Amino acid sequence: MHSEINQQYPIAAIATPVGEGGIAVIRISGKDSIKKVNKAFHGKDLSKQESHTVHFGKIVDRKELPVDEVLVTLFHLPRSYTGEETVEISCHGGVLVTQKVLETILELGVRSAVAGEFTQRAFLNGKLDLDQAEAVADLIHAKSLKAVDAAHQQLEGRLGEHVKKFRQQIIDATAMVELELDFIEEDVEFANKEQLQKLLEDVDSEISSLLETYETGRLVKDGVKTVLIGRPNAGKSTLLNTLVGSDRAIVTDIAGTTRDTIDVDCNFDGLLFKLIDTAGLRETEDIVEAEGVKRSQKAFEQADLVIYLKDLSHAFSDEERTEIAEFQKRAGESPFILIGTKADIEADQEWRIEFDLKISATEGEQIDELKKLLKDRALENKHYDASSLLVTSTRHRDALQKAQEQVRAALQSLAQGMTGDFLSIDLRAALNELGTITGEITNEHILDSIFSRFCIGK
Ligand SMILES: Nc1nc2c(ncn2[C@@H]2O[C@H](COP(=O)(O)OP(=O)(O)O)[C@@H](O)[C@H]2O)c(=O)[nH]1
Ligand SMILES: [Mg+2]
Repeated sequence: MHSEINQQYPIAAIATPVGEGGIAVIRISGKDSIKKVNKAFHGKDLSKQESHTVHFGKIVDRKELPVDEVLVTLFHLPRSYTGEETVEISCHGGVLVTQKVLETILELGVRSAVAGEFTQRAFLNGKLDLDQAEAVADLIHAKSLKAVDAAHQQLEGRLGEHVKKFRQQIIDATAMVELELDFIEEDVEFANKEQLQKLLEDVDSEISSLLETYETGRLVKDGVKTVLIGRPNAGKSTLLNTLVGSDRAIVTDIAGTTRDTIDVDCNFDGLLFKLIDTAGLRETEDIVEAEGVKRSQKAFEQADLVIYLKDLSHAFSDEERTEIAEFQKRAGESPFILIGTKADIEADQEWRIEFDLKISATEGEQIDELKKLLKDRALENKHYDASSLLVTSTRHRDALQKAQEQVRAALQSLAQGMTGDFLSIDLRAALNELGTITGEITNEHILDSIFSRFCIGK
């Protein structure tokens, strides 16, 4: 028996999506799972089989009537996802037959799992750190290949490694401080004040480096909020439809056609873009349009990337030139891209402005180049490749920031010649913050909010 695994009451759930498919998998985990499934299984005696073996047979109901032909995979503790004894039943993938197999299992003294309960048990049994458990959810919810990469890095424990290293450094620092405390009556100075300072400064700067990845991490995980702005009839909705490859937005040559913001998810080369078609940003008397304009303003303010579209079939007005400069200024830190549209009917004109690209959405000209440009600009100044470790969650970012504040407070106390007991308080607070990332320090509230994001069966 493995004393470190505390096997809980057995739970079961359908682990595959509900719908018609080749097979569906039902997962059972907990105390005596194998013995329980064995009661409804016609085939070999499952209780006598090795771990990690697969067995063909039938699941039968209480009247011994066959429910389905299945393959049963056995996992003895602790060599399973949850660490507990686990059985996976692969049955036929129909909605009703899967449901019937699950119901049969639930009649054997097994209860339905709640969302994320398998992963929660894996965490409680030390199979995964909390940040790794979160990565499992990120992986499942990932909407782009880059988001998958980022989740994999975290699932492999790379964030956890960094955090554990910081913790160790701070524990070392605490030890130095508390050693000094023992000699407080004898009025001993920090024998190694410089060493302590150096150690804390290193932690401080390493936390900073990790925090710097958050901006990229957020874009990779949540997608790049990209707004299309420009005058009515500039071709915003047409471009959105071309990029998405379907007629999502209504296109007419009547100005003011788009009255609400429309947003769609789009994947270019592994990166997710949330494209937002705006209703224009002009003043208007029309109430519906005015509401649309309000929403457009908001989208503009929250954008990670701004695309201004200028209709090349019309000459510039002075007003429009000023407007572009103004938008560029208001975009602030977000990259601003100036695109000329309707290049197929471009007016003969000296533009006296640098377009990033001239496209034709209706003719499909320069659209691939545009996609590439969007990706380059979204990740510009961001050192990124598939093996980068990125902080992608606000929970992790907040904990790192708080830990860093405590480390800085300790550094300040040190500089001011405060006694060790002051430093010790700050350092212990930093340790606590870091511990919440990997789950060494946790509470029910954190766990509930994390595991409720999961699907049932994971
Ligand atoms: N020739 C040409 N016409 C275009 C192009 N893009 C859009 N249009 C036309 O311009 C008009 C306004 O387009 P729309 O996408 O509704 O503009 P929006 O108001 O900025 O959303 C429509 O009649 C489109 O068919 C283009 O690349 N070439
Ligand atoms: Mg439109």
